[in-house]
Amino acid sequence: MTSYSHGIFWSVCAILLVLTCSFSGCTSSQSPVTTTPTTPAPVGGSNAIVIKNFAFSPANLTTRSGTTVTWMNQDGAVHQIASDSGTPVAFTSGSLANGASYQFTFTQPGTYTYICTVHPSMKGTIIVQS
Ligand SMILES: [Cu+2]
Repeated sequence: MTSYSHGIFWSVCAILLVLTCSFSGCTSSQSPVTTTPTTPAPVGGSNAIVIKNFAFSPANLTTRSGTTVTWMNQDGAVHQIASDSGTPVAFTSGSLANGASYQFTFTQPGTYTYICTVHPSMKGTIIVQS
């Protein structure tokens, strides 16, 4: 078969395919509607930790993977959250003034200990379950 007749062959095939398609109705509205969501539902919810009186409340939080944790500074002092070395994923907030908040989404199970870098005696732990 020459390359010329080869090209004709595939052109005819393409035309037949289009004709078959239009006769069988696959371009009509009868095709099923895909309902699969593009993004899965979040596994966890959200949890809030309040920073008040130079302490994290709650200091120990157990949550599930996929959960977003929000820290809210209700102290007049500036605080800054930083994970200890050795946590599954590191996280660090910026300086949190009064009324500021910081969010981090935990997607890796494990134990996360963290401190306030301004006041290292402030400690907290988040346990993320799979
Ligand atoms: Cu602090």
